[in-house]
Amino acid sequence: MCATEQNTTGQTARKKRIFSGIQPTGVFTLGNYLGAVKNWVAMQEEYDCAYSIVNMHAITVRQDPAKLKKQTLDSYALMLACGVDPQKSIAFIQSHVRTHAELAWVLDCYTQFGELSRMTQFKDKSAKNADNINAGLFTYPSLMAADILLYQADLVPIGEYQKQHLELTRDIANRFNGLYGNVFTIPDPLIPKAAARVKSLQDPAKKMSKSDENPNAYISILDEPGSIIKKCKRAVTDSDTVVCYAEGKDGVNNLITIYAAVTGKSFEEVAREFDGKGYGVFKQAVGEAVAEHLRPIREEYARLSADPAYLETCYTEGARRALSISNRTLEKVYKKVGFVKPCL
Ligand code: AQP
Repeated sequence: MCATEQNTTGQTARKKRIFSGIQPTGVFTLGNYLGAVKNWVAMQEEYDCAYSIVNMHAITVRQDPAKLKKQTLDSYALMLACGVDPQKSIAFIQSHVRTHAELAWVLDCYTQFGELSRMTQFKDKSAKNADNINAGLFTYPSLMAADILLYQADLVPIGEYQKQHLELTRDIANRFNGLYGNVFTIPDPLIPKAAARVKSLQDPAKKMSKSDENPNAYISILDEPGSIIKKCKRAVTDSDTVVCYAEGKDGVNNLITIYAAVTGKSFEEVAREFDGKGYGVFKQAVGEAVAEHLRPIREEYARLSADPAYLETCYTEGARRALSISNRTLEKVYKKVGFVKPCL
């Protein structure tokens, strides 16, 4: 099921494969969209992409089952509403494809305790969930490695926040290949040129997160225009009044980053546009531009979520395609480690 394209000599070449995922821990934020999903959409033309709603990762933090179920289906619809095309890309829900859990177990046995202990996300999440520091929270990087390696992904789009995970995936894959021959493609990082790093509107030292307890800290991509504008107006800035991107102006820098990302303007153009206008006018403009940018997604989401049968067809077909590719890798791995194949 590899997408192919003609190269300059007329031969058919395999497109590079990409894997990426997003957790169904809430409605995607503007950060998830500008930092990840918007680029997934753009990459569909050039690459052979597999995109997953990674619900198995989400349960490393305690989730309400009914809410997780709803959020998983909503996230799938949102991914499509953002422009992921289930005809072009493999768009699936992680728990539908059993190979993820199966390979993760094998990789757990090829990952060192020390490596997992150094993961900053484990340290952050265990600090936040001190009453539930479960083994899954500790070993989730092996599941993440399985997600990527199962598809023999050549590239993984990463932001600043996932460099460490991809490094570990590469280390695990190299270790396995070193023992058993070339089983896994070693994935390279793909740092999209246009990926914005969006910070919390209330604490610009932190990233914008969909599970932030304070809803004023994030813009969800389904927020109504009025709410988006209100959140931008309340965004923490500083006591200065000049709209420019500069050190020590984290709050304003964040709003400039957002405005530039949704309008396509450069930081200098943004500074010129708001020269002498003050923060009030600027924040209003940011809110309006974001609301307008997200409008087509809100509309498409409303249309898709009214058609659950269509969504079911898409994620079922996505799971079928994902299983077909990933099972080839899993079978190779099982053979290499010495598991007996049954005649089922
Ligand atoms: N603030 C952000 N700016 C840019 N990119 C971001 N991403 C997340 N937040 C920002 C990117 O979104 C993709 C999917 O992320 P995820 O849902 O799998 O996990 P996350 O990074 O932990 O995102 P959240 O929103 O912060 O979720 P919770 O609150 O559940 O932990 C990734 O590519 C990520 O880089």
